[in-house]
Amino acid sequence: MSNSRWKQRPEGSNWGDFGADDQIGRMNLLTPERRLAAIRTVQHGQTFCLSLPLDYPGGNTLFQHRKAPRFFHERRGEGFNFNFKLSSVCSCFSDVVSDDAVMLYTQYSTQWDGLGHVGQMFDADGDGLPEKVYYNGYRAGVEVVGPDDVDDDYGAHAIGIERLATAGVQGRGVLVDLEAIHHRERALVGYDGLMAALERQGATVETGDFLCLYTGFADLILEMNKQPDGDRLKNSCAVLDGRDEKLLQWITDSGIVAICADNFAVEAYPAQPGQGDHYPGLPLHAHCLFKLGLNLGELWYFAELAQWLRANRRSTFLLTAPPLRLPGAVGSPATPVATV
Ligand code: UVW
Repeated sequence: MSNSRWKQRPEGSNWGDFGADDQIGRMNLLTPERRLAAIRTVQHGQTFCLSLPLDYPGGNTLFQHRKAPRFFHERRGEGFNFNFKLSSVCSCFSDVVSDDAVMLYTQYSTQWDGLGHVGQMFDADGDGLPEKVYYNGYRAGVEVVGPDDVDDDYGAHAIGIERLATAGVQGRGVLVDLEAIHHRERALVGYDGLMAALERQGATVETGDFLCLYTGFADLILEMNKQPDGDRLKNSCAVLDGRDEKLLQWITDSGIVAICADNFAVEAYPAQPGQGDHYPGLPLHAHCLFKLGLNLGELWYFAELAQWLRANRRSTFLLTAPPLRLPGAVGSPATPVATV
């Protein structure tokens, strides 16, 4: 199997399976039938907001390269286009108007990782030399271009987050309540741990589902009131073990379309060392984003939904979670909604 962008695909990947030029990966498995099945889980019409306020975690101790949102305001006349009296346009107008501009790091808070977020050094063209490649063979410097490649017009011109935005991100969420098992203890959860948690809840996962992981991490962030204690956070709550091959194989086989967690990276970061001289530092990201085209949601907020599901002995809900339709972005804030 090969296509115009690659001669060989990574072992265990699905490149080409959804079409030579596919840009949404596993979201292809979210069919109208699966959405209807998700809608049938709704019994009460009650909703839960699954986003943190986007100015959390606060500061940048969690990850120094991501900063809190900053607002800017355009000048207008003598002042700014904020609390602006429209009477300066026409003395007959009584309106007062305000506009925003914001510097928003797309992965600072509750977010989707797009397929352009993590690629790998991989020899896709079979010349014996690895190159920077993303899902389905899209290349750094060709489709995914940054300030090192060109002077302007950079961004993910393929596999950008806008592709996810138009994919209809609405389906069945299955919440795995890891907080009920591990509380806020640091726990590395592999295949066995995940299966045990699902069994404890009597929950099953089907093709087209969004696997949602409640660990308590976002609750801890909220409690820290925008003064996050990085050391405590790094040693708290459950994370997936991205080095567990059995877990990675289950993700492939399960048919899930995304994994959405309330923690920083879904998986342990940094992960345990891998095998050999070269290996992914983010093995679950490599498996999901790069090999399968499976989006990851991070820093989601599940506390109230989890309480409700516990009280009602349920694990499933209707999830509606589009990212921003922001062409070229490799990630996006999200305001996911759960309906039960
Ligand atoms: C990193 O990029 C480290 O993590 P994430 O995908 O979790 O935001």
